[in-house]
Amino acid sequence: MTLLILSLDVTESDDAIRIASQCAPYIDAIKIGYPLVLSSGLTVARDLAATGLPLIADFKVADIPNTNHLIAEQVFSCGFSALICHGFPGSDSAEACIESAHDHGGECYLVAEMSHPGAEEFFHGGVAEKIADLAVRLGADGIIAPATRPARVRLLREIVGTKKIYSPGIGTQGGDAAIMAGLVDGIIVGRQIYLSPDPASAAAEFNPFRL
Ligand code: NUP
Repeated sequence: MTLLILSLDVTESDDAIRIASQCAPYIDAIKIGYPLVLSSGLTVARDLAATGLPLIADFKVADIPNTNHLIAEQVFSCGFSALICHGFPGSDSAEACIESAHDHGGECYLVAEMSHPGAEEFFHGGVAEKIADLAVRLGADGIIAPATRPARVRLLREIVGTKKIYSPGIGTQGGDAAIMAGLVDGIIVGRQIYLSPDPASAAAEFNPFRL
């Protein structure tokens, strides 16, 4: 089963709630991050919970363990079911997020490799592979890996085995849902859905890939 995760990067809570409820029948989870939370507050999660869908907090948390713990506690107290963190600050920092997620019955994903072109500057040369390995060793629930580079995702799959891979970069960034659906556990789609004049239809177009 490949989940369709809507990345809701709008900056008005009314738009977020409207788009989320229109798309709800066609999506499996909603991911929000700084654009919506900085404009509307973390409690927007409580409004989005009305959709009944799992909520993923994409804060790419990357601080010392204590600060990571404090951030993760806020996230899970607000009803999120998963948190996305960076792995490069090291195992102790990542572990703080993973522990907090699991204490709350939630999930934690480490960003192994990002999807934009500049990600090659630092994530290539072994870093992504190390972070994927860290995700396995620390018992994270999965990794984030780029839909813009399916060959890299295949390689990272060999490291993480059956752990989940969620993959952003579909559509606007150039990634192909048809290719990625067979490789990953969830595809993350933002602008191609929420900028569409008809977000529900745009989301429904991904239905064939929700295997
Ligand atoms: O490597 C990453 N690439 C990426 O695009 C890691 C991410 N978390 N994202 C996020 O996925 C990005 O911040 C945005 O929220 C979403 C992709 O949106 P779009 O390109 O489909 O509009």
